[in-house]
Amino acid sequence: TKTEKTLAIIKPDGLLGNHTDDIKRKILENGFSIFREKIVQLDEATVKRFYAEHSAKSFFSSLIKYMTSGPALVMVLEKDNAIADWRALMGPTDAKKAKITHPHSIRAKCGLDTEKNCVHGSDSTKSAQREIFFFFKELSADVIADHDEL
Ligand code: YYY
Ligand code: MG
Repeated sequence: TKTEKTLAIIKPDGLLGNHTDDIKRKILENGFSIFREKIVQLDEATVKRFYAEHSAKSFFSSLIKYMTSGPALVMVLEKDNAIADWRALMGPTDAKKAKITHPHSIRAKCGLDTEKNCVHGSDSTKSAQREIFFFFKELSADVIADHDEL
């Protein structure tokens, strides 16, 4: 099929700050469908595994605190070109910069800074597949990769 799936997260500040309805409206207006969603309370070990690529960074322990500070909404979004289109809709990592360069992006609207940036999106096909399976173990590899099921 032509569709593609990506993993999106509304991070704890987004969920607690009542940004969920606005973000979901934006998701649907932009042609995505929400294929799966669930609320999770992340713990330290889970965030460490999810963000393993950043484990050596100076901001890692602060990122873990932020991501475990409250419940998060994890979603699988589906659409043609979902991975790149969701990254574009989110805007750049630094929400402060986003407010200047991408004022209509989600991070510009509901993020605060480089850390508290409200949303996550997979950055490649490979990470989308890993991240979708990370949170939705019940989905088969064929469904995640959008191969037609027999
Ligand atoms: O993919 P994206 O979320 O836009 O940024 P990454 O560079 O992958 O960083 C992941 C995550 O780490 C970011 O969303 C917030 C946090 N972070 C941070 O706290 N401080 C930084 N200087 C860079 C990233
Ligand atoms: Mg990233």
